[in-house]
Amino acid sequence: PLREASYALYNPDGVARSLTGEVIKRFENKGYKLVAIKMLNAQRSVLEKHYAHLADLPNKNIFPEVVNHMTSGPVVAMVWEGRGVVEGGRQILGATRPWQAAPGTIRADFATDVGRNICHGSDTVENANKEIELWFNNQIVEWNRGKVEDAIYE
Ligand code: YYY
Ligand code: MG
Repeated sequence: PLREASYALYNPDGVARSLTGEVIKRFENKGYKLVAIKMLNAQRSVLEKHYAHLADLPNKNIFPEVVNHMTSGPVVAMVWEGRGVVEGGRQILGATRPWQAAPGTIRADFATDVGRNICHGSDTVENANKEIELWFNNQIVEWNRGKVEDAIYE
């Protein structure tokens, strides 16, 4: 029942503001298991695939703006596993627009502008799997937390 998701931290917001640990801490506290993590300067070609859905928006400026922003500095990409992690991860992040995000979420607590909303989170399991292939070539770490699993899952 353990699902997978991929998360990439933004620059300059998430990484530049040293909020990487804040995001990781919240996912760890929830009980999700980290199975891949890396810092990288994202390739434009990878970002254009990752954000392809933004090219369909009526405002044609958003797609290039997001891709430009995401190449302006390093990002941190992560893969987390856990029951319901895609939906639960998006709850931790909050709504896309920080002014609509619920208090207590990353985007409500740390962001004001939609284009500086700290962190990406996969929106479906299908997209998560595509993103894990795109960002990690499906290279995730298989490891066992032992009895901790029984303390998290009934
Ligand atoms: O999945 P999520 O990140 O919550 O939103 P998406 O609709 O997938 O858009 C990806 C990313 O693009 C969003 O987190 C910020 C940016 N963006 C923007 O800057 N302005 C918009 N009007 C829409 C999206
Ligand atoms: Mg999205």
